[in-house]
Amino acid sequence: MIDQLIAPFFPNERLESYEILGSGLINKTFKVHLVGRASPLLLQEINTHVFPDAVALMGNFVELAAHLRRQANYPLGILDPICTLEGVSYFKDEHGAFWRILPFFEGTYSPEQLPNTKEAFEAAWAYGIFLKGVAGFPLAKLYASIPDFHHTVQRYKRFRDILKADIVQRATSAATEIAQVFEAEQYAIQVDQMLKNGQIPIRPVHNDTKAGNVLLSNATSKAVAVIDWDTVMPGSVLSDYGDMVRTFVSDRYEDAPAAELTIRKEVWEALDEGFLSATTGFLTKNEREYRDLGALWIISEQALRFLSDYLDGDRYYKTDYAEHNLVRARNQLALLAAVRNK
Ligand code: GN1
Ligand code: MG
Repeated sequence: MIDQLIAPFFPNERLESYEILGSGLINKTFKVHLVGRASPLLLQEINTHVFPDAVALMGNFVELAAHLRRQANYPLGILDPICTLEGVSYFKDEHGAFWRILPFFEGTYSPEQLPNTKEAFEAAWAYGIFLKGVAGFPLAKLYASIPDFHHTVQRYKRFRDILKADIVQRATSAATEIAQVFEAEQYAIQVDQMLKNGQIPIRPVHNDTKAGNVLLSNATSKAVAVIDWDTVMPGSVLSDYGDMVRTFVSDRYEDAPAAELTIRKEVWEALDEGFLSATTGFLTKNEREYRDLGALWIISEQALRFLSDYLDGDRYYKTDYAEHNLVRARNQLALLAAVRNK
């Protein structure tokens, strides 16, 4: 089956081997080796439940890659999509599934499980460099792959509907978490107002800056590439900063049970150093000053998203057991409390 997906992109080459990759909650990913080719490639099925217009999504990749290529001094790897013989950056298989091939960065790892201070510095620096790199990309040309992705006020509205419907009858057992999620609604409202009145600018941002979406060198831990461009859309730097805090500073991964947890302050400091050094003279005063609000906002949004999915019957995130999304939501709420008490 994998060889049939390679053929449209590499009609004259043969598959040697492949392996399943990654911990992404959305797309299916394979590392593939072709006979006689030194570097492997990344083959990925695009989740069209999450990204309904795969063609427009890949249009973003092509344009963003070209935009970064034009900058002679962009220091990180670029996700140039491989094109088929017909010159398109995706392949639609006979089941209607969309596939793409992206470069694979050998000799790298992603510090997904709790980056140390050096890794936090490097990853945050890389996200800052990426933000600067895409800053000049015309907003009007950027397809919104998931409209209102970080429109948290909208997500709360949907949450209220889910709660009312309570289709899997889990609301009673999650009463504590539901109350905590509502308590955090203030952050979403505050950010929403600041975006509306222009206090925080809308720009092209990554929108999924978790520790797992940056690649570091195995040998040096230096940043090699920012990956997962699926959600590069108009948005706010506060969310990119917030998602870094969310995934870098906790004492445990987002899946781990936690009624309480502590934050690793030295990792947060390294994150700040890396991010601020990459973005000197680029961020506005408000973007810098309100970055902690970004953390409170995105951590509470993620708690809201996990809890919404739990109450909605686990339709969005991959889950391994019945309470998985509830455990994740609790973890994020514990993180929120720890960040709030910083
Ligand atoms: C998803 O695709 P992946 O696994 O990198 C999600 C993020 C969440 C994250 C939580 C498109 O990221 O927004 O923060 O899970 N991506 C999408 O682990 O919904
Ligand atoms: Mg993603």
